[in-house]
Amino acid sequence: MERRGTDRKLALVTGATSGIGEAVACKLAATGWDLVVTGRRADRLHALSKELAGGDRQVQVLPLVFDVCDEAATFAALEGLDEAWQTVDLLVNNAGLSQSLEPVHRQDPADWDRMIDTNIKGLLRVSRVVAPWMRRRGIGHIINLGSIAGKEVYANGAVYCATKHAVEAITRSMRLELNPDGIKVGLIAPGLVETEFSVVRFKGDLQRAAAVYQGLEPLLADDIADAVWYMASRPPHVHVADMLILPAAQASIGQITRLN
Ligand code: NDP
Ligand code: 8X3
Repeated sequence: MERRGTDRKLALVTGATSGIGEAVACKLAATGWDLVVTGRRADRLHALSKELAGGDRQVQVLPLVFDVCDEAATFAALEGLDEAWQTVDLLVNNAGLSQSLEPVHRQDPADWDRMIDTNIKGLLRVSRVVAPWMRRRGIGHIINLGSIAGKEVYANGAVYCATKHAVEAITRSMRLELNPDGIKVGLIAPGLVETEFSVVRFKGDLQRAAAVYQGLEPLLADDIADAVWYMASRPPHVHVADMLILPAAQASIGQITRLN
């Protein structure tokens, strides 16, 4: 798809088929950004693109279906973009997941692989392609989705927590690497947000997923989209580098005040 005109800003949002990524895409489109949206579920991605494209602001939305765990597919999809779609001003590295809630001595190693490959290597793969585009233009902003699980740990979440600690370390290193090129690299670390996250973690067990948010008012994906928009819309001389955002009922990763 040809991108017409270059006066609008362009964002690339990974994992836009649900939850936080979808909300970020909606928020940015509503404020006049063109978008590249990605994910594996083609039907959802195409429906979202159709819904967001056009409108009062005539935004252009390009859906790109690929699995961030598939290195060749990730590189091919992104490197295949026309030059006008490579002028990415904002990359939101959001695609991610958790798999199961088990101690290390019981957790299926396939779950470790899936989390590490998606949350760490997926983010690295996308950044490896997009950061050079930003460096060429001497401008850009990368926002990575970390988590409170990247700042604290909990039992039965070792590998998920490790991946989010890695996202935090990668964010800080990339900030050092890209600062001389005029590129901002920020982190948004949410606490409990009610999305499909827990349904994915518990592999479709809706009851177990719902229990995670029982007795508290969790964050909504829109709350995090607001934060992404805030971080991305500061003036050029301001860099909001790190935001921890919790539901009011959550004091730490393990201390949650629930109403019964
Ligand atoms: P969702 O499950 O609702 O969304 C996850 C998104 O990631 C989906 O769009 C999914 O798309 C995409 N995704 C997952 N695996 C892959 C893959 N291999 N290739 C491409 N895309 C992939 O969860 P959230 O919106 O809650 O999660 C978004 C991010 O926020 C994650 O990084 C998560 O760790 C983080 N986070 C979430 C919190 C929460 O409480 N919900 C709290 C803190 C951080 P598709 O399946 O179509 O590929
Ligand atoms: C998701 C938040 O507490 O379920 O990153 O790990 S938590």
